[in-house]
Amino acid sequence: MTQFLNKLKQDILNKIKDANNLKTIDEIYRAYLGRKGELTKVLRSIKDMPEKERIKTGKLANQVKKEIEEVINAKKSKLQTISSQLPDKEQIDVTIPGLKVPRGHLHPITLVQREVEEIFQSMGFSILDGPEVETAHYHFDALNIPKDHPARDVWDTFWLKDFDLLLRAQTSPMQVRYMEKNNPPLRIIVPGRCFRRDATDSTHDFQFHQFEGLMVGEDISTANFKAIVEEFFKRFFSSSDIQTRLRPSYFPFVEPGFEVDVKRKGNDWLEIMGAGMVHPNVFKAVGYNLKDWQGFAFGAGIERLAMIKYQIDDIRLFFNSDLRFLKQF
Ligand code: YSA
Repeated sequence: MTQFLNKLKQDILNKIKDANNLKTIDEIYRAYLGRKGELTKVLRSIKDMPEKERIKTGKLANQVKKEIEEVINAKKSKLQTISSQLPDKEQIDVTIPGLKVPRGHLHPITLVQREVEEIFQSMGFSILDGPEVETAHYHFDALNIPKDHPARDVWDTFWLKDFDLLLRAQTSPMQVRYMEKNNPPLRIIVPGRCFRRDATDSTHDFQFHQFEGLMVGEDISTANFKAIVEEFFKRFFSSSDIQTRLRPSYFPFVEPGFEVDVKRKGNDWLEIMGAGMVHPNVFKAVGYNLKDWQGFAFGAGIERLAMIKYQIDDIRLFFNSDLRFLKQF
């Protein structure tokens, strides 16, 4: 029996040595020290042995059991340490510091648009949205630009269907859409995206944003226009000495017409908006009585305002997705 036990012990120790995972160690334990394990069976049989044999075998068997248990425990904890160091999808380390999720922010054009909306809202204007795909009727005819009028060339843009549907080149069509459905007195602004076949340069892009303004009442005059835009510029640029100038200009849907420039830091002027007193033909197109109403309208470039406010010298920076630029806002 002594020989058998020593051989058994050596076999078990060899198997423990070769085991390279916890599952195998558990299997070894069950095979030899479990309820039906081989060593357990020997230990159970001791009580039936003759006394001399019983004392000798009992002592040896218990020694073997103790030694095997110690070796198994040592190997187990070694394997546990190794497995905790292995990358394991199931493993969660609750002590790892949380990953910082970068927070996004609004695009500078959205920031400027919201600021514009806030200022005009505080002066009693409502904010409207208009379609980016327009009909030739609202974009041209109803704005006093009939077919073959040379002014169509200025806004000749991205046509979508048989010279009837187009990507709008200006927000002015919304003047007509709104006045058709609403009677004066009225004050609205309409911010939105526009598209033009303009060659891109530092102040022009083929895609940009405008906001249309329209104020109609019984005795709205150019003086009201000047007062409103000057107040707007003062608040938008947070400065009472911002320099602006009004230049005569031509738009078929106003009479008289002008353009408004703002002085940039580098001392040159940047055109910000086209404007004027709403042309009688536009009032006729929406069914207003010419004797009762007059008003002004304007269309301003949002990118141009942002360029002056943030001193940006190239409009193309807004949409070329350069994070070094965008992260500054
Ligand atoms: C005029 C009279 C009204 O009663 C109402 C509105 C207007 C403005 C007219 N609809 C218009 O679009 N005039 S505009 O061609 O001179 O453009 C107005 C503003 O849009 C410009 O002053 C400029 O700030 C901006 N803009 C025009 N083309 C641009 C542009 N911004 C960037 N890129 C372009 N390609």
